[in-house]
Amino acid sequence: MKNALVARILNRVADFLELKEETFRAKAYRRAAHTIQLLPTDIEEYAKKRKLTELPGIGKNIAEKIEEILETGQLSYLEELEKEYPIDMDSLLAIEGIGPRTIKILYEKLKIKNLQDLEYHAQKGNLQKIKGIGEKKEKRILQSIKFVRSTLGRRLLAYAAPIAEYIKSRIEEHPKTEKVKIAGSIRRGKETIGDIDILTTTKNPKEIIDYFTSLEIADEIIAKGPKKAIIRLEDGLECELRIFKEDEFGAALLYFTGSMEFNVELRRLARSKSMKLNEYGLYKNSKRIASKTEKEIFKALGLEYIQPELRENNGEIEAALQGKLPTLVREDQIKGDLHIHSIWSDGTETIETLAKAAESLGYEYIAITDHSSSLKIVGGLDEEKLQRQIEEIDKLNSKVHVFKGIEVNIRLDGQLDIPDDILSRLDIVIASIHSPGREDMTERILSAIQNKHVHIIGHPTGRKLFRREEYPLNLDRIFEEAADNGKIFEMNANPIRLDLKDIYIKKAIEYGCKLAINSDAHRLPDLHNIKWGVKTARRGWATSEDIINTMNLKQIKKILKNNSSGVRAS
Ligand code: DGT
Ligand code: CA
Ligand code: ZN
Repeated sequence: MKNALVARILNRVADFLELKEETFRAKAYRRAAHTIQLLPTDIEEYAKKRKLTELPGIGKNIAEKIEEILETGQLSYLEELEKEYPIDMDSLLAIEGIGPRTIKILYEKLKIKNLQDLEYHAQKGNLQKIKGIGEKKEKRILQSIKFVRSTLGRRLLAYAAPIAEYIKSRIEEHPKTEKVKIAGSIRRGKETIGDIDILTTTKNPKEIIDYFTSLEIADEIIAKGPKKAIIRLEDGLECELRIFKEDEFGAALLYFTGSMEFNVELRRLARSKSMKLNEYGLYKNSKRIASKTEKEIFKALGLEYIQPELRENNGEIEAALQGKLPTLVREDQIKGDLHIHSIWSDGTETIETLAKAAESLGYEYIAITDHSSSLKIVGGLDEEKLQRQIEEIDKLNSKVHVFKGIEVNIRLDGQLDIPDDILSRLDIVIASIHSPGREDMTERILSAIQNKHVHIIGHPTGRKLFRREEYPLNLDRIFEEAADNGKIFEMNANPIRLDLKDIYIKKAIEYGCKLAINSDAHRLPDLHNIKWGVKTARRGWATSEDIINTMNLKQIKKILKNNSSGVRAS
């Protein structure tokens, strides 16, 4: 399927047209790209039947361009545009506050073509010579360059993991494959991933490599050898397949699961015990003593089994030596979801539908936590509306217990935007920052922690992957105060947020804070996001005891009650 490729090229044309200030044509390309992005069927079906122009926003001209892309994999029109403006659009557009028009000016005035040029001129203060860019904006651009560099080419786990699973299932389908495993950062549950690593065992490497490289999802073959191949998928993501013998599979899996830092440390440990570890096995006096499974290698090294999510060289090897690794929380232990939006604010589902869905997920409870009304954009709850919502929940006949809640906004001055007497009527109050301002973010969160009606601090660090860095926060102070006040931190499971991130979860737990893994669902499928939250919680060493929504209904009711009177949770 080439839908993603076509959409990407059309979008790129639109970028260039915007740069040339051909707004109208840019919009036409953008619209066509959008149509194809959302198309559930293969675009080639339409092309074959000569029915492209029947799709919304696709006229004769763009239809011809699409046909050219489908035939040749490229578009000569785009190549002309790229010649006219030899600019690395992808990376420049990723910089916050920079759009196609600014890119044009930067190119014409300063010959800026890529991030490196941009950084050079920003450091020299040259950007300030351009209208609309002041000292502050120049500084922000410099920060953004750093941020973009670290994320360029990476994808969300929630995006890449299902693709990896699909490829794995395709390899498993082949009668000559034996074991197939996803390794690398996906196996470790990292929130963003660079590429997909798959390992397999077979007695016919050549056949499997040929099969893998001829999968229809392979847009391009990057490398192909006797035991290894790399393909590029239509959206640019790369997938690497490596083939090993049955009796070396454990060593290979261990090595290619990484992380690199973990591998380095593990090999150091092996050396300290006069052993040698590589991707084929663990050796002592040139004799292989373990290689078939990860378990036997860990054992031979004197270690407890280390779960993939922990393999980041963050103290796990030491803990495994002492037999002190935590028993990580599992998805099947989650008994409810404490942060869900409904049609009462900016969600798409009724409370009844949400309760039914929760029931089918096997939950015992959910909390409906719509936005308060000061966020005008989302049509949130004022006092009167909240009262009606409470009455609706009271009338609801649901097998799953529905907690009455709200997600209040922490204002710039740290106060909540709903008065205490109203909050006291609710079962659960989540306080979140939705408008990062210039005020001290730490102080804002600390004052929310002081409010005795607040149970949970929602998406506490505010980060959005690929979009926004976390707020500058003094988390030590925050966690300490929260632990004293029995406040719970949200592990927001939305794959774009996943904040708290792993190292902060570990820290929060060390301070004695409790956590909640919440979906923050606005649509029905979002309820499934919990699994990404669990992955991240595992990366943060969380056990079921650290996560309040692994508790049953009776226990959680007690926690929520105690908590609102300022008593320590636990
Ligand atoms: P990614 O793909 O950037 O999200 O991160 P990973 O961890 O999947 O890294 P990747 O795909 O480059 O390699 C997979 C694993 O293979 C990595 O976690 C550790 C191992 N590995 C790869 N190259 C090296 C290396 O040069 N040295 C060591 N010690 N390990 C390596
Ligand atoms: Ca990888
Ligand atoms: Zn929310």
